[in-house]
Amino acid sequence: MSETTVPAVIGTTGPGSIWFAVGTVVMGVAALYFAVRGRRVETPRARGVHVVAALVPAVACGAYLAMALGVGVAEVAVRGGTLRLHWARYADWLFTTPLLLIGLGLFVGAERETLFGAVAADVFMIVTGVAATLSGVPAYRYVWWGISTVAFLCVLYFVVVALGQEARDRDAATWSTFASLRVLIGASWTAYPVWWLVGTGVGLVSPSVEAFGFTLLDTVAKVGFGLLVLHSPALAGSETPDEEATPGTPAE
Ligand code: RET
Repeated sequence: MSETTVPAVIGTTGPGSIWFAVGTVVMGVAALYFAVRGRRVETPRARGVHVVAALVPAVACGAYLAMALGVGVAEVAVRGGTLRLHWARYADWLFTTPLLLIGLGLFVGAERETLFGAVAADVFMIVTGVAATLSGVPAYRYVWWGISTVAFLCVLYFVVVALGQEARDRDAATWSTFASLRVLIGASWTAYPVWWLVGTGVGLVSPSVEAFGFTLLDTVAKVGFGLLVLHSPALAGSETPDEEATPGTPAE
């Protein structure tokens, strides 16, 4: 009977529903934590980074909820049959990957022009990823995957090389956090196209194992980013001290 308890509530979406429920909770808790942590932040740089850190899991929480409830999953008629599209996952990435790049750019103090190029390549990467997923003909899937991966390499260049040069020009604390973020982003983002190929592409793993993998990757890429950047010594001292938070306390 224990098998029927959970699916009766959220199991209308087929394989992977449990991971969508897990994702909803993990992202919801992370968004709350980052939002509460950012409530007393003062400087524009720290405020911007906090907003991004909290928004990213908040958007993901909505996407996971949509997939857990079924509305985020569509059966799409394509040439040659019907495909299941987790559109909410791509909608999530369409918002959160540019947000993560903007957050990183704000933290490092990147030039707007560089950031714009990276965000444009990133959006193109996700949209062509949807085209790959919706291709009924296997050969076309790999063509779209290849196009999307070229765009991804441009994004990676921005994170590793272009931003690296700008981060080096800032203080030592920014540089050391950036060095960790670069490894986190480089490794976790690279795993997405590989995992997509293993699951949606070749079908070496079942849809529910694929869903588990993406939930894990999303947790590392989204929550890991927030934890690393918000605990950076470069943002230390950007909060209002406790005494000043009390109304009516004399200035000295
Ligand atoms: C797809 C499939 C097609 C080829 C490529 C992909 C890349 C996806 C990436 C997603 C990153 C998501 C993140 C979410 C966290 O907030 C669309 C899977 C290149 C890199 C970091």
